[in-house]
Amino acid sequence: MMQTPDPQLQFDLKVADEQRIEPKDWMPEPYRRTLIRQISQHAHSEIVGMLPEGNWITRAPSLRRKAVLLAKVQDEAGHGLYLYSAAETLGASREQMIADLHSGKAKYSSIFNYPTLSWADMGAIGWLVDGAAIMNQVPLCRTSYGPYARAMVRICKEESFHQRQGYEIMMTLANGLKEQKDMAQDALNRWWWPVLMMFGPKDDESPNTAQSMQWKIKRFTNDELRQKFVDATVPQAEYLGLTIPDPDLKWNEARGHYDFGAINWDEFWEVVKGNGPCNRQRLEARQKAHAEGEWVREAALVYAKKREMRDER
Ligand code: BYC
Repeated sequence: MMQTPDPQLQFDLKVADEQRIEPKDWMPEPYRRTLIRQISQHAHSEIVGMLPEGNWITRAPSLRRKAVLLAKVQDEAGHGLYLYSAAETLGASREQMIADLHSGKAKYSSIFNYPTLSWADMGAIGWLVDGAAIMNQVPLCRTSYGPYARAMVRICKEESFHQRQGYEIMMTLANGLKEQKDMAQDALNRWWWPVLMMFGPKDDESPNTAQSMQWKIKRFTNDELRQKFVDATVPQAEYLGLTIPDPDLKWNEARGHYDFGAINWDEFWEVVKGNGPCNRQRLEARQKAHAEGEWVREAALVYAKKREMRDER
């Protein structure tokens, strides 16, 4: 008699062998739930992440800067859509995911709850926030779930353009008038610590890391990625002639890494709980956009129905 293969064993072997898990493959329920959680939060972050930069499209200092910023913000909408689609392959419904975002139930990245106060923030976001995003997302191109891994390939290509455009803004400001250099320094001062928080809680306080590493959803821990980011970014700040706002930042010869100061985790958790400087404003903007887009969704459904009827004839 043929033995039915044990699905859990098949799954474990596939993951161990670096093969991708595909939508129709058997998978443990907690694996599916973890992916839906991470991918939907990631999608929400892209969509909410359009808001702080969208704030500066009408005030970009030149036509070139405006066109580039507009393209970047549009890319983020695209990233959100690929990611919602990837989560849908796991059985999540788009309506439910969006309803959870709008009700405040779903999380999205803490970083997008900080305000963008000056043009230099467009530079700092591109350089630091997109830089952190790349550090976190390049390894996700090798994540164990196929549709997520494939979506990340294109997203990462676009993120690296985003990072370059941010660094170029910082270079222009840092090499400009004293007022411009001061603006760039002020943006670095305000974004540095929230960017380090983006990587998530310390490993010993991160409930999901160990299991996600075992499933090869995550390829590096939060602290590993944060350290890689600091090591890569310090020389970039030096090149700009800007100072990272951390008196404890120091090269540690023995470790071969930079040591850095303590992160304010109380601030992080307050922002995650919904009490950051802009949480309420961000959710209101999303709810308003969704309500105002109702007629577009309705029209698209009617059009799809019409086409279906025409094709049936
Ligand atoms: N903000 O056990 P942990 C972008 C939550 S998009 C808010 O370590 P995990 C970009 C976490 O969800 C940036 N919440 O979790 C877009 C968990 O809560 P739940 C987003 C956070 O999942 C536009 C709890 O804390 N990137 O880059 O193993 C323009 C415990 O954490 C945060 C992604 O989403 C946070 N920062 O690791 C520019 C990448 N950190 O869910 C840029 C994909 C943690 O248990 N996601 N929490 O209630 C990941 O890599 C992982 O989900 C994380 C967290 C590293 C973020």
